[in-house]
Amino acid sequence: MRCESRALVVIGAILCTAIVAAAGATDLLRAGDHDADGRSEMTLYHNASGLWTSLTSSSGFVGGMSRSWGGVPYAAEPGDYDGDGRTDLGLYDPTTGYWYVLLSSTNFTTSLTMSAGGIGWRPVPGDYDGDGKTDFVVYNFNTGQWYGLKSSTNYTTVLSVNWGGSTYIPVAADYDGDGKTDLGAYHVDTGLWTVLLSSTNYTTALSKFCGGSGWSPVPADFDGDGKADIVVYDFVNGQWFGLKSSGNYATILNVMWGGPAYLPVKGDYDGDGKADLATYVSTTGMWYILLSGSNYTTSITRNWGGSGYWPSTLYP
Ligand SMILES: [Ca+2]
Ligand SMILES: [Ca+2]
Ligand SMILES: [Ca+2]
Ligand SMILES: [Ca+2]
Repeated sequence: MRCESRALVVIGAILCTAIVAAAGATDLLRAGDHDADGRSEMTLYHNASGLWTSLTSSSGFVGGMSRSWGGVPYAAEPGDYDGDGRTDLGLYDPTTGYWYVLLSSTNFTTSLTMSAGGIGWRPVPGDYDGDGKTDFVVYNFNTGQWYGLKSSTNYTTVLSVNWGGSTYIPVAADYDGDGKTDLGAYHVDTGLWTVLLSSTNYTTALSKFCGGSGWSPVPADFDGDGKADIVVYDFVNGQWFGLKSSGNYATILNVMWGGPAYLPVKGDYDGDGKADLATYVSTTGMWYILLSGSNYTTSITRNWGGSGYWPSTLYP
């Protein structure tokens, strides 16, 4: 749909194809595709200075792109808030609940400001109403309340649902594949994933056990069927383990990639529609990305970042 309208006003078939790839994106690409080529960048945010700096997929991960937006106390919350297929530089102030988004659609000359959250709330941006634009959503880690402002009504209607609680981590992703972010909650002690589904207007839930103590949730679509899979990462052994949606959660993902000090990072770096196994070591600034497109037989290694720089798309 967006492809058609863009193609009319922009410049035809080649750009249209590129935008299809981006517009078909899930929250994974909305948050990490700064050059709009359908692949994630290696993007870092430096909290002390507010510098965003990307090693771009369109350059084969050899060329950089940087912009200043933020600083202390803002957290990076990238997304495609204007729906143009290119990642916007979103910030969240955890002390006030204000969001400030520098927009790609105006070539980063204008920003959008919204209020949702504050102390006790954790940002969980995503496309909850399925219009292709990231919504301003927060999760209360004391009460399990989800609250947010929907882009489809120009932020005049709210999402307000209670799901989870103090012993749960929000694992927002599209588990039923309807193009809308679902309300996922992961119980840290037991490894219970319980996901309230958008496709039934939050009346039914998907529940699976995967993980538990020592495991960290890494929700994303690893098998490329359009539905997020139930996957966890072990910081000690570097094991990625989980249940694939394409096999009705009966087939397993099980790959060793990482270890202590290797942080798991969201992204589809080869653009095959499947999340890759990306890790970042903050002390050295090394990225190690095992690619789904080669069935995890090839990887990309780069030095980009270092102390004080954190990937803008850390899981969960
Ligand atoms: Ca939206
Ligand atoms: Ca959904
Ligand atoms: Ca999947
Ligand atoms: Ca991939």
